[in-house]
Amino acid sequence: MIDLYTDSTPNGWKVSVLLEEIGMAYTTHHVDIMKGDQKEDWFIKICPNGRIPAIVDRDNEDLAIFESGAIMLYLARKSGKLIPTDEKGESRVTQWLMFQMSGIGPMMGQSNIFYRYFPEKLPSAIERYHNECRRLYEVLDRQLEGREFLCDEYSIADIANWCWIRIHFWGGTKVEGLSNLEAWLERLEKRPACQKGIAVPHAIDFKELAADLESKDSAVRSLVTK
Ligand SMILES: N[C@@H](CCC(=O)N[C@@H](CS)C(=O)NCC(=O)O)C(=O)O
Repeated sequence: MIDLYTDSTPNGWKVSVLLEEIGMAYTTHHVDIMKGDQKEDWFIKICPNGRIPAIVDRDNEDLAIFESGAIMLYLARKSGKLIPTDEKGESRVTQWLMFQMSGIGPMMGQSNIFYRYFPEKLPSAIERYHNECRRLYEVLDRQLEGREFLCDEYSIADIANWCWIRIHFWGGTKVEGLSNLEAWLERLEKRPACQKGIAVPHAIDFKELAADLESKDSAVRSLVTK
């Protein structure tokens, strides 16, 4: 049994979608990042970085794992699903997973902050992250030319990238004109496991989040601008 510590964000979805896809039993623990649960001692013992997601594998001597990419690799290898076992195939999937971890995640994260959350609107910062996100989307669009998924078969690399890019509107970078990427986004959105996973621990209401940002004491704004 896996204990999953998460909240309703792209990094959290990566793990809940994966668990749904591989059909592994798990118990969800809501770490409310708006309330600061991720900074509490009990959670820091599981995740030294104080950020969601994290897991504890109760069937493996309570092994605690943090960093969404490391969790995905562990669960895919443990289940023997969504990552090839041959060296070349595994390397290809790992490359596109790392592309998400080091490019899509951090750049879209900064884009969200400067476009959506930051109290001052800094056009040059917004433009820099929009350009970089668009460049990364174009890389994915080229990779998806003539392919249904990023590698030969559906894998953790698709899940990791999709969980972020599905909310590209939040950071303000458009996917228009990238037809391979748009078709792939729709393809994943239709998967039942993807739909289930993005409702863990609860479905996110972007209208509510946008309304929260209007308030002077906005929890989300103070979280990302500290
Ligand atoms: N590199 C980490 C990033 C984790 C991360 O940034 N998590 C965010 C939610 S998507 C978080 O916990 N934010 C709360 C905070 O910054 O205190 C991973 O991929 O697991």
